[in-house]
Formats: sequence, C-alpha cells, structure tokens
Amino acid sequence: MPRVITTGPKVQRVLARPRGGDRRRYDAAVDPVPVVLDTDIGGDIDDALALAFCALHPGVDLRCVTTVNGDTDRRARLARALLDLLGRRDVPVGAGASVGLSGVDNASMPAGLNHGADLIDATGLGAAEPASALLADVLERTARPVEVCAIGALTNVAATMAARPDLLDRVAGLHVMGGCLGPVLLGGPDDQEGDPFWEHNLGCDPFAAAVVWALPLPLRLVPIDVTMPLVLTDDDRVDIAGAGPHGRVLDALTEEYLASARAAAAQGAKRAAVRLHDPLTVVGLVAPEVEVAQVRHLAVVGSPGRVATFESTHGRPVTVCRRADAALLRGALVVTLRGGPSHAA
Ligand SMILES: [Ca+2]
Repeated sequence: MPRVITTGPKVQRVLARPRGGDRRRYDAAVDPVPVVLDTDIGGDIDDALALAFCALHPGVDLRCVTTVNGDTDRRARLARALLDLLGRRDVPVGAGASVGLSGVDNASMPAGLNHGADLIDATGLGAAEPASALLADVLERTARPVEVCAIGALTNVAATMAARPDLLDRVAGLHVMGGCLGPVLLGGPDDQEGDPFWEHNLGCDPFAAAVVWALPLPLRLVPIDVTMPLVLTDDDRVDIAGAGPHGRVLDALTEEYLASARAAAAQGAKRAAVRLHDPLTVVGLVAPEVEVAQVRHLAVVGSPGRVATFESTHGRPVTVCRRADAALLRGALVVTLRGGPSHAA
C-alpha cells in the first residue's frame, strides 16, 4: 500500500483554511474558532489525539477541556498532563459527571482508563474545577459563540445547558461523536457486523442524548458506522512519534492503549486498532473537506447501554457525517501534531 503523503497539497489547503461549524461566520485563518472539548479521555486513545489536534491547530481557540463518565478526576489529570506537554497551560480543565443523568452507574458501558497511569500519577492537579461551572464560566465570558465538541457521553453538555438556558445563545453549535446510522464493520478477521444499537457515547447516557436532541442549537453528528473503518496506520504513528517530546508521549500512550485493546480483542470480534472516531469529529469542525455530511431528521431513543438513532419525520434536523476522506483526515491530524507546541505556555 502506498504511503500517504501527509504534507500533500490537499492537506496543506485544509490546514491553511480552517473554518468553523458555521462556514460563513468565521474566517478562522485570522480568527480561530472558539471550541470547548468535552471528553472521556483515558479510555480509547483517540480522545488524546483529538485533544492534541485542538490544542495545536492554529484554527482552534481551545477555551477549556472537561471530562465525563467514570473517574472524571483521573481523566482530568490526564488531560491536564497532555495539555501541559503540548504547551497549553493556559487551557483550563474541569472534571464532570461520573454517571449519567439517571444517577445510576451504567455497568454495561465500561468506563475504565487503560492508558496514561504514569502521566496521571505525575500530575500535581488537586481537585479539578467542576465541569459544569467551567463550561458556564467559559460561555458567560465569551464574546463570540463557542463550538461545543462532545466526544464522550453527553451528560456534562446536557446538564449545563439544561441548568443554564440563558447561555444557549453563547453556543454556535454542537459537534457530537455518537450514534449509528448504518452497518458497523468490526474489522476483525471475519469482518463481522456490530450491533447497530450499541454505540458507547450515546449509550452511556441516553437521557442526556434526549436532552441534547431537544436543544435549539445546530447539531452535527459523527456516527460510529462512518468512523469505525478510519484507522491510524503504523506510518502515521512513526510520523507522530517523530514530532518531539509530545509525539513520543502520544505514541507511548497509543502503544499502552493497543496492548490492552489487543487483550480485549482476543475475546471478541473487534480488531485492536486506533480508530479515529474523535479526531474526525474535531478535524471536521475546522476542515469540513474531510467529510461528506447531509442534513437529516433524526430521532434518538434508548435505555442505558442500548440506543438507536434513526430517521424520522418526528426527528430534529442534524448535519450527519455519512462519509470521510480517511487519507485527508489522517494527513490533517498528523501534520497538525507534527507542528508541535506553538502557543504561548
Ligand atoms: Ca471519546
């Protein structure tokens, strides 16, 4: 297979013309898009890659990072450590909801951390600020509406916006990784299809998904049937690892994640791989060329651990990603991560 040229002219065009969720409103090349990132970092490694992209891309003005689901304090410490490593001590981190809006721990949706223990333990962060307070503070202070990017369960976003409807006009749009609108190929040896009603982020807290669905805000959805085949290659890893201290740490975390994913894959049909669910969500926010999206009327229903997203005349309009340009996505990600820290610490 030919090696992807990560610095090719198409990738350079994407990087030179970063744009916001509302493509007409921003000229992000001179005025970066304000973004808040809500993440379950520490589970799948793709959250760390998405965070690094947001921290380093010149078209993203990362206002804060908040964590969700399970041990959110440890997730916050991992986010803090990575942001520091990426030269972004200016970005505040908040720890959010450990359980969904039902208040019951969802035992069917694993919320464990499988990489970054050394970094977490080395981080001197005390109790992180509560995510809802941090999100509300960022939205109160912003002069320009913010893009809210949720790459984990939707609990923090739903709780904050339900409690503070006065802040709705401070949000430009919601960008959510979640849901499923087609067959999910697991990529294992027999390329088995996954359960169409299993999708981790919405399944962790379908009540929060219902709240988010009802918000009067533009919603962009990046579903798992599109993201599942998007895999970081070994060459991409070499390129990232060669990007300096932050690249070496990201690659070590990737290896740590893959070791645990390989052990899990031995018992299941899913092949261990670095799947770019969350990177597509954040890269597509500033570089819509990486995806083909359509507006569809979608509804969401479910109970914890089992959720469906489907077209319905009763659904709400959602800009939903239906295809992605894998080479362009990987190129934009790798080139941005290789760019390294450029912000003032
Ligand atoms: Ca995630």
